Amino acid sequence: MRRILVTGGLGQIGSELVPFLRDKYGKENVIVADIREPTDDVGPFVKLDVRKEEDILKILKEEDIDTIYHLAAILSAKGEQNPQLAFHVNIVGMFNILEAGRKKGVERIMVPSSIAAFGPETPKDNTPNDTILKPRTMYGVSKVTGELLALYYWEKYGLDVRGVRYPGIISWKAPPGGGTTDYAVEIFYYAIRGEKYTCFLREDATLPMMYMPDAIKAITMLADAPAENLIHRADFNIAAMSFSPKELVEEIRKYVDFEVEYKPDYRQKIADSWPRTIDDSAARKEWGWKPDYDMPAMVKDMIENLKRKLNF
Ligand code: NAD
Ligand code: AKB
Repeated sequence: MRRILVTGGLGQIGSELVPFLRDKYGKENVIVADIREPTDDVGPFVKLDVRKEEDILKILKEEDIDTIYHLAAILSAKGEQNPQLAFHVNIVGMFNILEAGRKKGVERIMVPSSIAAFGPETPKDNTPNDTILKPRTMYGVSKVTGELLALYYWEKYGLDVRGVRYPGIISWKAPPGGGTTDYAVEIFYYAIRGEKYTCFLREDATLPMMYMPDAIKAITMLADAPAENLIHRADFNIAAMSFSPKELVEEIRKYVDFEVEYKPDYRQKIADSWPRTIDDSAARKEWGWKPDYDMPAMVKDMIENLKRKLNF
C-alpha cells in the first residue's frame, strides 16, 4: 500500500493527477497539500507551505507518507514577475522536500522539471536530453537546480528522486498557473465563446506541448519504472507535439470560428529561449515512454470537453 503526498495538489497538474492516483491507491491514501485553501471538497487535504521544512516533515510523519509528488511551484511568467518568490518556493521548497523526505525515509519523490531548464544556447530543434543547460529565467534556474539536487540526493543518500521535463501542458479541468505556454489553454475558452483572443506570443512561436492525459501517464509510468533501467533521474525529455499559435488557431478553426490578434509581451522573450522540438529517445528507451495524443487529437478532445463544461 502507498501513502502519497501531492504538494501543489490544487494546481493544473495536481487537479488531474490526484484523482488518477486515488483511483489506483484509494482516496484516503492520497493527500493533497497546497498553500491555498480548496474552494470545494478535494478529499484528504493539508495546508502546507513548502518553504517550511519542519511543517513538511511533520506531515510526512503524521500521515506516514512513503511517496511524494512535489508539484508546488511558481511557473515561468509569474516567476519573472517575482523572481525572489520563485527562488524561495522552487529552490528552497525543493531542498526542503528532499531534506524532509530523507529524514522521514520516504521511498520515492517525483518532481517535474520543464523545458524551461533549457536556454538560448541549447539546440532548438530535436533538443537532446543531455545538452547545454543555461536558462535565463529564475524558473529555469530552479528547474536545473532541482534536476541536479535529485541526482545528488540519489547518489549521496540513495533517495529515489525522479522526474520528467514537461513541455507546456494543455488541459480543460483546471486553469494553468502562470506560465509562458498558458496561451495554448486560454485560447480554447475564447474560441468556444466566439470571442476575439489576443495572443501574448508571436504567431510563429513554436513550442513543445503535451495533453494532460499524457502528462499524467508520463509521471506515473516513470514512478513505476524499475530503478535498474534508469540512467537519468529527474531530467527526462518527453515529447508529444510542437506547434505555433498560428498552427493551433488553424486546427481550432476546423471546429469553431474566432478572431485572433498577436500582441507579444515579455513572455515572448521567455519562449524565444526554449526549444521548438524535443528528442525524447532516453525516456523511450529507459522506461518505454510513448505519447497517445498528437495536436489534432488534443484539439478535438479539448473542444468536446470544454463545450460540455461551458454549456456550448
Ligand atoms: P500550478 O501553478 O497550476 O500549481 C502549483 C500549485 O502550487 C498551486 O496550486 C499553488 O497554490 C501551489 N503553491 C505555490 N506556492 C506554494 C507553496 N509555497 N507551498 C505549497 N504550495 C504552493 O502548476 P502546475 O502546472 O500544476 O505545475 C506543477 C509542476 O509541474 C511544477 O513543478 C511545474 O514547474 C511543472 N511543470 C508544469 C508545466 C505546465 O505546463 N503546467 C510544464 C512544465 C513543468
Ligand atoms: C511554463 O510555461 O512556465 C510552463 C512550463 C513549460 O514549464 N508551462
